[in-house]
Amino acid sequence: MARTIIVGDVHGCGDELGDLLDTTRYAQGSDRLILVGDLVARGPDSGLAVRRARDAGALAVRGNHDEKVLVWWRAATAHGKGVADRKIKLSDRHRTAVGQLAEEDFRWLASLPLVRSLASHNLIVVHAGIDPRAPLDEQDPAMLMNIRSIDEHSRPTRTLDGLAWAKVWGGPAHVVFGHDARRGLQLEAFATGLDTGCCYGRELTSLVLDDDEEVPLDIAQRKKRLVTVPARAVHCPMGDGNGPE
Ligand SMILES: [Mn+2]
Repeated sequence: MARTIIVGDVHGCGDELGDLLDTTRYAQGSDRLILVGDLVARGPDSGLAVRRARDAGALAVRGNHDEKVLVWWRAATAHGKGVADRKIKLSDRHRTAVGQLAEEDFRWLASLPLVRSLASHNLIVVHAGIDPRAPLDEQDPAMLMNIRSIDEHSRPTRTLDGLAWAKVWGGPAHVVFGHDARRGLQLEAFATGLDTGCCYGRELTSLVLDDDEEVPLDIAQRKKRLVTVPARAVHCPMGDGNGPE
C-alpha cells in the first residue's frame, strides 16, 4: 500500500533522516515522503540533509531557516557571492549551512512551496502554522514560516507567549507542521506538530498515514501512526525558542 510519510524538522541531521527512512521502510516510488521544512542549519550537515531528501524524492515545504539561506543565495545569484557575503547578514550557523549546500540544493529549496494541500488526506502541510483568523489563500507568508502562538489580542506571534496556534485552529482541514521544538510533539484536534528537536539531541518524528487515510482524531490512534528515531548526538544547544531564530 502506498503511504504518506510526513517528517518533522531535519535541521541538518541527514543521518537521522536516513535512519527514519530505514525504520519506516520508506519505499521510494510508491510511498510519498513530505518534509515540514527547516532542512538546514543547527545540525552537522545541511548539505547531506538536503541531498538525502532530494535523493529520496521527497516533497517539502519551506521553513524559516531554509528561507534564510535562500536570501543569501538569491543575492549571490544576482550579484555574486562576494556581494552576498557583504550585504546579507548571516549567523554563524547559517553561514555554515550556506557553505555546505550545492547549487542544486539551493535550487531545490527555492522550488519549495510554503503550503502543500493533500486533499486525499484532508490535510495541509506547512512549516510553522497558519493564522486561524485568515482564509488559507490570505495567509501572511512570513507567518506560515514563523508563527508559534496567538496572543491575548488574537493576533499571530512568533513567540511562545500566548496559546499555541494549533490549539486555536478549528479545522476542518488537519494541519501538519513543525518549527516549535520547545513545545515539541503537539497533538491537537485539527493539528499535529512534529518538531521533536532532533538537532537538540532528542528525536526525529514522522506521521505515517495509509492511502487516503485522514489523521485520526483519537489521540491513541494517532500516536500509533507516529514513527520516531533518536538523535545520534546533541548537535546543538537549545535556545529559549522565543526568538525569530
Ligand atoms: Mn522553523
